[in-house]
Amino acid sequence: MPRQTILLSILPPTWPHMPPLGLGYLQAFLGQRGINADLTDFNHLFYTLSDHQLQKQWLMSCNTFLEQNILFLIQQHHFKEFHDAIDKMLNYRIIGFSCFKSNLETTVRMAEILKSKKPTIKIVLGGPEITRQSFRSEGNFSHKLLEIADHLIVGEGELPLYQYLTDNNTHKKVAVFEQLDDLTDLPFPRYTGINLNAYPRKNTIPIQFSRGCIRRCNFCSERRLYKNFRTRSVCSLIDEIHYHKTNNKTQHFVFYDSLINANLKKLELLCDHIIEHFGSIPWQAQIAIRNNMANKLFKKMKQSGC
Ligand code: B12
Ligand code: SF4
Repeated sequence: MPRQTILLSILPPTWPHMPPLGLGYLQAFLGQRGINADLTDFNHLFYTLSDHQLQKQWLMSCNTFLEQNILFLIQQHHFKEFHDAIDKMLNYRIIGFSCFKSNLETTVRMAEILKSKKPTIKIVLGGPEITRQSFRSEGNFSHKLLEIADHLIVGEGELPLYQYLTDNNTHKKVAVFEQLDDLTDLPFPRYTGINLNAYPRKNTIPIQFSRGCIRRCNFCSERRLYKNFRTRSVCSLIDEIHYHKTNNKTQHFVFYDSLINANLKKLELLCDHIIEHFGSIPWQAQIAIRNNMANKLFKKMKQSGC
């Protein structure tokens, strides 16, 4: 595989305050296997270029008007940067876009622009919106998506993206929940090429202990993101915290797990290790209400910096 053949990116509008964790993982996973993936956060780039009024709009959830018009607004107000971004993307053979509901429209339009300028470019789409679209249509994607994407990845991205890049085009058009058996050896994101200090939330990074959920609550869509529940190793998490504290002066860690207390024993182990290695570091996470959580664990969480 020639170097730097893939660009991983995310387009506006999505949450711009911290680096894109999903793409960070994909970059790290490919890097571990000798594939050099560049990472560019166009969502954050165009957010920082925007004026205060537009930035306010950006942070509003489910802002349909913005979702439909952001590309036009960027083109209008930042003509040069918009075309520079397109030129940059056209340098690559393959582009992988991270899709959320909020940026699907922009992503499809950008893919159309890129293909019109360079018909040989390959577009790979992944992310939670591709998973949602797959459930929504019971596996049959819309014509538009099938037409514009060379490969669609439902669920976890590491394994299927690697397979797509290495199997000499013998893959199917859609990969569905081809996930890792366990996350023990999953390399953590280092965000190579990204200036972490440029993000609005200073000295803070997203981090992930587990993927999936142990429950299957009917009203919740988290249960559909992964086939089952898995955790990373506590040692790897400690290495990650240490790495970012040392190299990026990171002070705050925000867990992007569906819930941090799915496995109580492992959560306790994590707290113990944080206390042992760092004393206390500020961290936050989503948590489920459980009636079997001991006071002792809550105290350890607090002591470790929760
Ligand atoms: C942390 C979080 C937030 C944070 C930060 C959001 C952010 N965008 O960074 C906050 C609290 C701000 C937030 C807000 C909202 N969120 Co939120 N959030 C999450 C959460 C818990 C973690 C996201 C994450 O980084 N996960 C970890 C990474 C590793 O996973 P990932 O990004 O999905 O990437 C993996 C795969 O998807 C895939 N992949 C991703 N990109 C690509 C690209 C390619 C090319 C490939 C091949 C694969 C691939 O591979 C990756 C690694 O395996 C998820 C649920 C979850 N458990 O993931 C919901 C989730 C992303 N949020 C969701 C929603 C709906 C919202 C809100 C709209 C809620 C609301 N009504 O206000 C807002 C929108 C805010 C905004 N403007 O973007 C939905 C998105 C659904 C969708 N179809 O887009 C999710 C999936 C929850 C759900 N159960 O449906 N959220
Ligand atoms: S994330 Fe919470 S609400 Fe959703 S399935 Fe898991 S336990 Fe239920």
